[in-house]
Amino acid sequence: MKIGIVSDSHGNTGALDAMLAHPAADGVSCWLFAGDIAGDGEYLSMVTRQTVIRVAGNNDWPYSSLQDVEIAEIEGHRIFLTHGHLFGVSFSTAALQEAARAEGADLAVYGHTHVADCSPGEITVLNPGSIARPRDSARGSFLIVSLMPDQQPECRLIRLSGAKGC
Ligand SMILES: [Mn+2]
Repeated sequence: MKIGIVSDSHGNTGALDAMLAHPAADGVSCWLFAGDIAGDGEYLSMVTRQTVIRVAGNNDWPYSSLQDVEIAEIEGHRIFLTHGHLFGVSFSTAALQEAARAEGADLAVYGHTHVADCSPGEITVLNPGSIARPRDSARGSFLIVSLMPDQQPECRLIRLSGAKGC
């Protein structure tokens, strides 16, 4: 099953539209939105037919009713989804991986840093970067992940064409 992961759109719903229009997004069964900002996750859930699993970001507190952590079960994988600021991800993903392990997850998905991260391992750690305000490129990014039972996820980082959003 193919899932899409996006984060840190910071109000730029046009970047989300560009993501959905990207050929790589064809056939996505489910989206994960890793926070910042909650209204964009809501927008995404309205403009797609697919389920959008969402968490709150640091810029969403205390106005959002979204949780800080969601656990998703997809194709035999258990995914720990969080924005990341509560786990110190700007310094290290060690605490994030520990929290994911404690939940029995094999994937940990975060955002917040605006820097893409695809690190396979006992806990596969994934960050789609920022779709609108990337810090690792001039172009916003999202992740396409293929999940198959009993196999390591296959991850593909997709960058939007054109100038970065604002
Ligand atoms: Mn953030």
